[in-house]
Amino acid sequence: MLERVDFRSAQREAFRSDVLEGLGAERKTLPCRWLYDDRGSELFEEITALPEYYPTRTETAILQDKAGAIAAFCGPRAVLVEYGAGAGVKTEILLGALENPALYVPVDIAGDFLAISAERIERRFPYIEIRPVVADFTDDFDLPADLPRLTPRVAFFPGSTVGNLDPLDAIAFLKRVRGHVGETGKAVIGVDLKKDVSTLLRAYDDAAGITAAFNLNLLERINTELGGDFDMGGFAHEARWNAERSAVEMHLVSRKAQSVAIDHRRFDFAAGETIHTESSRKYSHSEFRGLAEAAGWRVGDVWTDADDLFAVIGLT
Ligand code: AVI
Repeated sequence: MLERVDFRSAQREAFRSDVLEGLGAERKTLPCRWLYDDRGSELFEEITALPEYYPTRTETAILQDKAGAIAAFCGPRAVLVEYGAGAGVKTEILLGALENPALYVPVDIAGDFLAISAERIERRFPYIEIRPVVADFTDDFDLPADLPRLTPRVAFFPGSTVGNLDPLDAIAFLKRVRGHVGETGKAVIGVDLKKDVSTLLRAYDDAAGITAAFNLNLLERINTELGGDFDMGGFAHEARWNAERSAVEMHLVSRKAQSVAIDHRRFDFAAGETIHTESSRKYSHSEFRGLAEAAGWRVGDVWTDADDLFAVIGLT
């Protein structure tokens, strides 16, 4: 219980310092991890079911259609380490296809969420041992020293979350994963591919306004948790294609010149000035191969949909 309170207050402090630093910068920006409070996570769940948001259903269909091949790539008796627990149905597809998995190790920073998803997996696969690990996978951390070593370890990172990391952070992450699974280990990673800009922009600015609500919720969160006084009508959601970075960016655009107070500090906004809240990088096959190789991996197998929208990539 005490641990949970400590965790919450440490998170609140980290949020405060990121907000004060990000809004104080010349180009205002906020790290995308703060989009996921309870409301943000609910809205993200809604996004994954939107007709415009193709990644979730496309990746799920690839996992379903290619389950046998992916399981063969992973091999028997695998220790499956999932970075960011709770990909729900995708995890279930992979665990259900694996031959005699030795262990499932979900890693997530949110202990409560981790416990709930571990229970769900336990009910569905009572014969698979589960060892949840509470850790921030975007930072250095060690897997428990007593995990079985004689069976192959397979890292699972679905959802194209790798695209939310800057390329250098993505390389650092993939190196860390290599360290966790060892030289004989493998990885199965979901990667969103480059495609026409209009499809991308629709996916990040849907007609029902769910992605807009998801983005704007960050300002509500600052108001509620940090005592900010953002005027919610004063900002609008915008999805932009940044060709140089090959990324869809989410921004919150100030509709007018205004000033916002947070924690006894004031932040001035010019009309049209934005807060950059997320980048979602889209890779070509060869760009992702380059990224993986820079982190010490080799691309083994690649599974895609018929339109090459999304790739599930097996690394060795
Ligand atoms: C979690 N992540 C992979 C999503 C993405 O597509 O970059 C987050 C998201 N942002 C807006 N819509 C979805």
